[in-house]
Amino acid sequence: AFDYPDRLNAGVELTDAMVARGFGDHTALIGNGRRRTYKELSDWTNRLAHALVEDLGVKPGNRVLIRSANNPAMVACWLAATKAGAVVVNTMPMLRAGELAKYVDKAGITHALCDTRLMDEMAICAKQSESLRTVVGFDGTSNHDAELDRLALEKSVQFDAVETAQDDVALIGFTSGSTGEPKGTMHFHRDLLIIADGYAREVLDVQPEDVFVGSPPLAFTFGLGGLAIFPLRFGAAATLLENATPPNMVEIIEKYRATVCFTAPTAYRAMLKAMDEGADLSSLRAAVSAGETLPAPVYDEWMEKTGKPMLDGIGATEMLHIFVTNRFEDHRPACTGKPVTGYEARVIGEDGQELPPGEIGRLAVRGPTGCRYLRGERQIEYVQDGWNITGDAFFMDEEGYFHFAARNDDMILSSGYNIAGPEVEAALLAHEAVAECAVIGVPDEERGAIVEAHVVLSASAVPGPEMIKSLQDHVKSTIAPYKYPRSVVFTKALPKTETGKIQRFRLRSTR
Ligand code: 3SK
Repeated sequence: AFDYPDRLNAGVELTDAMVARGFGDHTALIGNGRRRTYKELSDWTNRLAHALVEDLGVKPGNRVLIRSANNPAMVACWLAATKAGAVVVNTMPMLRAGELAKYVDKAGITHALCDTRLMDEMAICAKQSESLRTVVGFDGTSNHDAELDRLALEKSVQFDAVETAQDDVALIGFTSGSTGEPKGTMHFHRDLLIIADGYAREVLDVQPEDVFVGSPPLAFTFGLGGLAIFPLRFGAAATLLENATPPNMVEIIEKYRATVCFTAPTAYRAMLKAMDEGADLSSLRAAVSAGETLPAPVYDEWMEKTGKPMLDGIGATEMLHIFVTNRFEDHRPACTGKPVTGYEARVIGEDGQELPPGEIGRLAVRGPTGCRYLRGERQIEYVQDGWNITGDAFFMDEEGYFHFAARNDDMILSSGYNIAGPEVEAALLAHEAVAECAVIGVPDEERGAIVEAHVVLSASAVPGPEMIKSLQDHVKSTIAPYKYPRSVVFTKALPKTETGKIQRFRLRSTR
């Protein structure tokens, strides 16, 4: 279904080719107090690519790490390295030296491009690494006042990009991992375009007038797609603002008249909390939710307060982006929708065989963008006959819609009942005193395991036995009573990854 020429460079397609298609004067990136057109982005990335090749010695196939928060300079570095034929590893700004070292070792990183504000940990990591020979700073604040910016400044705005093959590796995405151990997955130049020409075109129908906002890091492929690839593929504008955290996001949507928002359910929940009566979301036409399952109460509250379509989807770093999704004409609570065209999804049992509708099993997916683990890590166990076996438990209904049940690790077997932790979480979230919660199973002599809820209360709520009873009664009256949390722990914050995923395994490990 996707027909690309043999020689294809995704960096070129998202910049120079857009200028050639007449988008030169359109706004491409908004951030650091300025707007950049496609022509400016094309020139900027070409200059940077010259510096990478001529001054830093980047060769096609070299693995280049980028360390930055979301800002236009990070996008420019990624596109420039891609034009130079490098394989890019984007990383989160909050990683410490020890964590960076895992990425460097696993991917064989030779060059690192680092926002100068984040240089300390990068330098510690570089000292310990054997493969990493060049670390260079860039200015993420757009003053162009760092080494890489200075090198680029004097270069030509014409660059003969490396004529990569469409199936040359362009990107290694690392899963943040529910275990804490990052796993790399490889993506081709063509994959970077397929997610736009597939999901973004089919489901979001992206237009040049669109303005994208969101909070997922560009280091997470959910963010790279939603905040860079999708807008750039269609001549639209991407806001890349370092303050795009949930409490500010409503204001950002208002200020930039944003049309498409990409973020995770926890962020939508925080946006709803921060949204006052007069909030003006009239520009918005899609709120894409992924990265975690979307609890029905969040969907319901969003729809009630904003009336704007909230499209839940599931993706994976392994598959690059969203592969099962709701659609404008068909979206509903507690449902992840149907496969994106070109992808197949099915629910399988322990024996690998497809399960009948209604039965919970593991979600498996097959499609054009994955799944290729770095160095064959996990390939044999988790990819069978092209099907990527995900870590999520789902069921498919009679009509072919997929419904999330739990992360495989989040199914709780208690007194012979199979209880999906997220279902209990959704029930708890509908209680007015609950700001956030995570449900885990904890060992119990009598029942094998019991349901335990870790709850962050909203500011005015008071923890204590009465609150526990109120929460338990609420769950019993919302879903089957046997699912209620027998243990409730109040906490100030839940452990989360930088992409906002709740780390339930951390709660389990403290038991
Ligand atoms: O749902 C996810 O977790 C995801 C992961 C990677 C890329 C895209 C998405 C939505």
